[in-house]
Amino acid sequence: MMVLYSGTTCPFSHRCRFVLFEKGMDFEIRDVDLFNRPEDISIMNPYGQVPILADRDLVIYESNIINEYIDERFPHPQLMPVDPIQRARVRLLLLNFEREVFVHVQELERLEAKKADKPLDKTSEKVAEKARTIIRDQLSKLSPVLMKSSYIMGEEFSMIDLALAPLLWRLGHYGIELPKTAAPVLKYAERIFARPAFAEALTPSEKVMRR
Ligand SMILES: N[C@@H](CCC(=O)N[C@@H](CS)C(=O)NCC(=O)O)C(=O)O
Repeated sequence: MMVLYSGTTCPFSHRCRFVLFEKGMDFEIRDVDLFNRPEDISIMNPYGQVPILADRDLVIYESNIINEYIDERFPHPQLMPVDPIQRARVRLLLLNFEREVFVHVQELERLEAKKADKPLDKTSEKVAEKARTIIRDQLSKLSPVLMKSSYIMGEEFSMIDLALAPLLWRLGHYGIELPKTAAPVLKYAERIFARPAFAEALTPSEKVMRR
């Protein structure tokens, strides 16, 4: 059985939990306490991060890599497009989002962990504010696309939507408010949150991030 090592508030682990529930197969989720990281995490992932997926002899990390593997192992419902051209486009978009949006999400997560020890100093507060502004602006740019179609790639829910969902869920939690012009993005988020697998994948700590 596949085992996912997951952080209970980690947006990247959230992506993989979401995929597992979309597929509706057998799996086990092991919660990892990042403040008291078990030794085997750094053995399985040299970067010491979650999520990590173990499937018999295979151990992989990086949420998007894990998700593509699960999608190939369990093709229904298919989350990557069948057409190679569209697949390439999805992969490129995933990379763009990692570089332009999720690096800033990671920064906010790092600062959040730091805040658990002591209040943030002014420099860290500035870094957090900059990260929030970039995320807000990048997400707002999706409005024109989402005015025309239900999901980023058209009418079909895909891996891109799935990768963005944990961030959309955390906007309030991160203190990010989208402008009124980004209403299509918020409607799109509600469409994703309405998926049964999305609700099933939420941990108790994630459920209370948004009311
Ligand atoms: N690019 C990675 C990011 C994973 C990540 O940043 N995980 C965080 C938790 S949300 C982590 O394990 N942090 C502990 C650390 O970096 O030491 C992915 O997509 O899987």
